[in-house]
Amino acid sequence: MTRYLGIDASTQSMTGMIIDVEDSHTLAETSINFDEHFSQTYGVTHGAMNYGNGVVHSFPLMWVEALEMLFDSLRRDGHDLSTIRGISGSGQQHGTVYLNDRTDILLKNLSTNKPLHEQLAEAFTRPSAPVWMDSSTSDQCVEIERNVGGADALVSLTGNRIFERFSGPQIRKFFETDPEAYERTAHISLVSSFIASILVGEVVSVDAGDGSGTNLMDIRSRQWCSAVLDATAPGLLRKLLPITRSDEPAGTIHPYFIDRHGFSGDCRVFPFSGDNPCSLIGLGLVEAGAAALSLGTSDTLFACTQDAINAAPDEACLFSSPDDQHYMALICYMNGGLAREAVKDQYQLDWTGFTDSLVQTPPGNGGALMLPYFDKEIVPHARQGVIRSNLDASIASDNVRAVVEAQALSSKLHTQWLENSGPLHVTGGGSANPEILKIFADVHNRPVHCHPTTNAAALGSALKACHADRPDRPWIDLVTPFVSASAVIEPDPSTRAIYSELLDAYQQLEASISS
Ligand code: XUL
Repeated sequence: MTRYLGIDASTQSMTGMIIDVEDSHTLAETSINFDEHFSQTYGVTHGAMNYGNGVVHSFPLMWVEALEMLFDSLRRDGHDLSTIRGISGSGQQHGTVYLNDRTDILLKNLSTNKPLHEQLAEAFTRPSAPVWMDSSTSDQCVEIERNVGGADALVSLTGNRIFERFSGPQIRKFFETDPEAYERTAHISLVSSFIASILVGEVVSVDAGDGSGTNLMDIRSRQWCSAVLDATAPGLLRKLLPITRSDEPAGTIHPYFIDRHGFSGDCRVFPFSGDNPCSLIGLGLVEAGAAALSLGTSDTLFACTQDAINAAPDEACLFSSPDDQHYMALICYMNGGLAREAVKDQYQLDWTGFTDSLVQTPPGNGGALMLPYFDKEIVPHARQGVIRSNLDASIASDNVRAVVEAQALSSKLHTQWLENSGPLHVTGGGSANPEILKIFADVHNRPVHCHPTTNAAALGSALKACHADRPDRPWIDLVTPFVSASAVIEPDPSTRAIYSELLDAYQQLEASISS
């Protein structure tokens, strides 16, 4: 058997991808969209529930239901799950799942007589999970940084300054606001390790790629960092799962999935990681220097790095690569896919109309600019509120170009630390749109490499399962046949001067609101 399954539990959907490494072929790629299936039952919009004041949660039981739907859908499409040799996966980063001391028993005793989500309903000390869009922990960020001895001290330990979405401040907030439920929490899992735990039928470890997104991990030793744990919440080490190597099997698949979905009893589950770390692998960034752009719910720009050095800690994050050898530097925008969608909806366009607007408007938009803060922004740290400069709010097409140009300009401005000038590999739903990519290519003045899939996190997960199963195979040999560019968008030299001038104007506009 040479088939591997990658599962990506991302913000808005759960995707499964089956690859065959013998002939480097993708056999299946299927997604379950959360809003489509669960907006009634869980009340989610864009996969999450916005409670106001920066509080954004999602629902672990919804992910459980989606996982089961994903397997049903793969089988309905004729895929024989008994041929899968190994599974790995990815989850939206930073989200935390709070489990009680009965969870291990519930997982172990899963029975095929009842759907999974009904059997796991009693497993939680908190029915919802704060996710990366939650920005309600500013106080906790200040407290943790102070407890550790300041921002520099924290960066030297974990590689990161603290951001509201990171698991550490989210855990501290739970401890402060509901100490009794915190006390009852036996395990704090990440989204990634939670899905892996269900498949194995016991609460399993996290990997260093996702562990680093907690801001509780010593970035060099790739183990929990006691100084930061102590600064965050009492008794935390007991509640966190151990950090494991990516190639250490989490276990074999639980009999529930053999009986209910037809998996083989030999199918092994390997540690899951974060969606961005898995995209690093799925885009082939297994050597230092290469850079990528993910246009998803969040937009992220990241690069594979050799050393555990965060060159711009005020804005950038540093995570461990799931290859357990490299690191990844990353910036994350809150106003990515949802900001593009907000403009589309505001002007009552569909995606074709959105794209037409990009075609009809000139590069540089005649100097019109937007700061697209439909929601509080992470990079730069800015409050909610859309700002227009020389931009007529009544002209749909100009506003469409303005939102995409703003995203491209900002990602250029805030990644001066990017050392190479090679191609930008792209993934995420937005990367299916060549007109959006053209703007990124021109603004960054780099070729953009499109990949055969926009689900690099799921592909990276499947590749990770294969590598863990056959660790002797070098990463580069494994990933290369899957990641060759399906199209290359070259920057247009005639736009260079326009975007260089616009970048200065954008920088000034950004600076004017932060002062
Ligand atoms: C990265 C981040 C998001 C989530 C959701 O730090 O917060 O990209 O991983 O995709």
